Formats: sequence, C-alpha cells, structure tokens
Amino acid sequence: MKNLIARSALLASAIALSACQNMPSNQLVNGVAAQPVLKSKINSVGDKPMPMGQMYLRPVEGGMQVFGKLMGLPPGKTVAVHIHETGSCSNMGKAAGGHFNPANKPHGHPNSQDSHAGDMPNVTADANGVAMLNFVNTDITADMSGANSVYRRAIIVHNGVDDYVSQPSGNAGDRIACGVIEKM
Ligand SMILES: [Cu+2]
Repeated sequence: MKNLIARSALLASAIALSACQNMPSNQLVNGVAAQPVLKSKINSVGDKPMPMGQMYLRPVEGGMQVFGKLMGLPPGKTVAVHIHETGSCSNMGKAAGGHFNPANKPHGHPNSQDSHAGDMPNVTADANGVAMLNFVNTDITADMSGANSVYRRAIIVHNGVDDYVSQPSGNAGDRIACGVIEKM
C-alpha cells in the first residue's frame, strides 16, 4: 500500500510536469523530480505589452534551472536574456535596473567565474520567431529572500546579442521584453 501511494505521488508529479509547457527532460533532486517554484510571464515592453513567452525556475543539482520559451522574436535573431535586479518592467524595461549581481563581479559569459549571477546565454529565434532557453544557473536561488534570491527580480530580453565582454552589460542593446519573477 505504501508503495502504491509513493507510486501515485510520483505519477501525479509526472503528470504535473508534463502539463508544464516545454518542460525539459526530468532531472531528479534527492530522487524526486523538482517542480518549478518560480515563473516569469514575459511581455513586450511599452504602452501595450504583448505576451512573449514564459520562463520557469526550478531547483536542480547544483543550481536553478531557468527554462522556457520566447515568442514573437524576429526570425533567426539572436538576443540576450538576463536576470536584472529590480522586479519592475516599467519605463521600457529600464526600471528593472542593471544585471542581478550580488557578488559584485564583472559582466561575462554565464559559465565563467567572472560573471554576474544574472548573466545567461544568448538565445536564437527559429524561423517562427520562437527561442528556447534552458540553462542551469549556479549563482541564484529561488528562496523568497537572501542575497542570491531572484524572487521579485526581472527577466529582460534585449534587442541585441550579449558579447559577454563589454561592461557592464554585454552591449546587448535596448530592452524589448520583460517579466517579473513570481511564485508559481
Ligand atoms: Cu540584460
């Protein structure tokens, strides 16, 4: 009986996971598939925000997996995606402030030691203007507070490519879309 309950719990979590759009393949944390704990609805910036996708964050081995889909991008275009420090998308996304950078490091490639916690890889849109992000960020948490928590911060999509070199933000251009990171 115990076994059956455990199995139904697993099944329920599998169903919940599969219901989640574009969920990457399961990754187990302590033997359990972790659910996303935070999400961000991405909208275009400006007076008439239009939906441009969703991002999810879930705990995985060694960090937080940030994953999801962006839509409505120019086909074939490569754009920068970062976590910015302030959870506001007003003023064309400028209210989100600079990159989330609790360790006060230089901007850089997200896999390098010298990078902001909010640095993430560029994404490239397909012929339909759809781009996927799937990145394990080792420098952030999904806690409700704490120095590395990204709760109530913002995901920003830029108009250009992050060169991972220029300071302080990779010369990624204007902000075209934004979403505040909220609880699931
Ligand atoms: Cu940015």
